[in-house]
Amino acid sequence: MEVSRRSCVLYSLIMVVVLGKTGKSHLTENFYAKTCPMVETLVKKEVDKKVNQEFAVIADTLRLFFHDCFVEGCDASIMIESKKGDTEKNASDNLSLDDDGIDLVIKAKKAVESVCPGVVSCADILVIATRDCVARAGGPRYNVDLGRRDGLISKASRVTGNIPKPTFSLNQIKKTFAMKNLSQCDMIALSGAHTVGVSRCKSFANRLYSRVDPLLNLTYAKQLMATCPKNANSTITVDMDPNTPNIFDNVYYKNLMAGKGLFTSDVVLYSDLSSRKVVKKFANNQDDFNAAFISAMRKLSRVGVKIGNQGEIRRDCTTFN
Ligand code: HEM
Ligand SMILES: *[C@@H]1O[C@H](CO)[C@@H](O)[C@H](O)[C@H]1NC(C)=O
Ligand SMILES: *[C@@H]1O[C@H](CO)[C@@H](O)[C@H](O)[C@H]1NC(C)=O
Ligand SMILES: *[C@@H]1O[C@H](CO)[C@@H](O)[C@H](O)[C@H]1NC(C)=O
Ligand SMILES: *[C@@H]1O[C@H](CO)[C@@H](O)[C@H](O)[C@H]1NC(C)=O
Ligand SMILES: CC(=O)N[C@H]1CO[C@H](CO)[C@@H](O)[C@@H]1O
Repeated sequence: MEVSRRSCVLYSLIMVVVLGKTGKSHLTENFYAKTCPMVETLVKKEVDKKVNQEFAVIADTLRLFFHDCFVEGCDASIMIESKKGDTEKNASDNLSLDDDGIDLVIKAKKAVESVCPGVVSCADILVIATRDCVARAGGPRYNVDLGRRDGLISKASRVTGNIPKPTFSLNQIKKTFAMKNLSQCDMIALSGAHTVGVSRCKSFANRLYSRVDPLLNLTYAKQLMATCPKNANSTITVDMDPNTPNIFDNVYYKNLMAGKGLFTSDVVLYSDLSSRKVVKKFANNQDDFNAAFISAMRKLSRVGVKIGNQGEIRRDCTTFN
């Protein structure tokens, strides 16, 4: 038991060292050192501007990044638009992805193009912007690997089966993450992203009506029902972390232990004994969570990346060249 708890963080550290050293995916932190040395500064400036206007962009960008990486890999395929409305972003699993995150990347791309045109991918800009958003909400800072190229495929029909659903069991969630070579530990750490942002009522209504999920704290369940009547309008949203909704911290895990996980997919991390220990560890120690989150985000950001002469450097993030 003690071993499995330790190995979660130990494994994370080893992954950072091994992948960092060998550069297995051929992404590097200084990829644009010669071609666009200002890229991270330029993106951060746009993030700061946008966050000051619209704080919700933080959570929106973080979720956008997750959905991008889980379908076709981290290649900005989620940003593609078509007249037919049949691209990734239009899939029903993207339900409620707002346009703030996409708008942020478009603006950052514009700023970058005006200094170093045709050099930096939209995929890399999304990775940098996500990192900066997490930091702006008080989350851990980390370096990002760069050199991804933008993808050439974006189809709503290819989203199905990749994005986990809020009604999933632990095994079902584990499977969707394992498909991307992410461990249970990575999955638990990444779920901590639900420490910021909001949800539509529809995503957790299954736990309130017909019968109140016995795993829900009754006080919390009553609050949720007061905000979300049966068949609630999709304009109503609920903070996913009822305690510190605007701070990127480990309170998400404390909430899980108090019966205040919003989705079935959150709650199972604590109710299932095989993942409970890690939840407790993250709830009790912010540093352990931060370390595991950084490691998992770096792994997530390498999923299915296009490098070398694969893909392209999109001129406009919302259309193929
Ligand atoms: C473990 C499986 C996961 C499931 C089932 C899941 C599901 C969901 C659902 C249903 C919503 C609310 C959508 C709505 O009704 O408005 C949501 C929101 C969100 N998710 Fe997840 N998610 C998962 C993992 C992740 C991961 C790995 C990340 C990022 C690393 C993430 C980041 C977010 C964020 C930041 C929001 C809030 C978005 C906003 O406020 O605009 N989620 N997620
Ligand atoms: C696809 O998504 C875009 C915006 O994100 C929206 O404007 C458009 O109406 C959607 N198309 C369909 C067919 O749902
Ligand atoms: C997972 O790892 C295997 C073996 O290293 C690799 O072939 C595969 O492409 C990886 N999958 C993803 C989604 O990165
Ligand atoms: C949801 O609420 C908005 C704003 O109050 C309203 O304009 C819209 O018609 C409502 N939609 C439904 C389906 O009730
Ligand atoms: C349920 O929530 C209430 C109010 O936030 C809290 O005082 C109580 O300790 C929680 N109950 C359990 C079993 O965690
Ligand atoms: C950002 C985005 O395009 N979101 C879309 C996700 O899918 C739903 C349902 O198909 C669309 O209504 C959203 O516009």
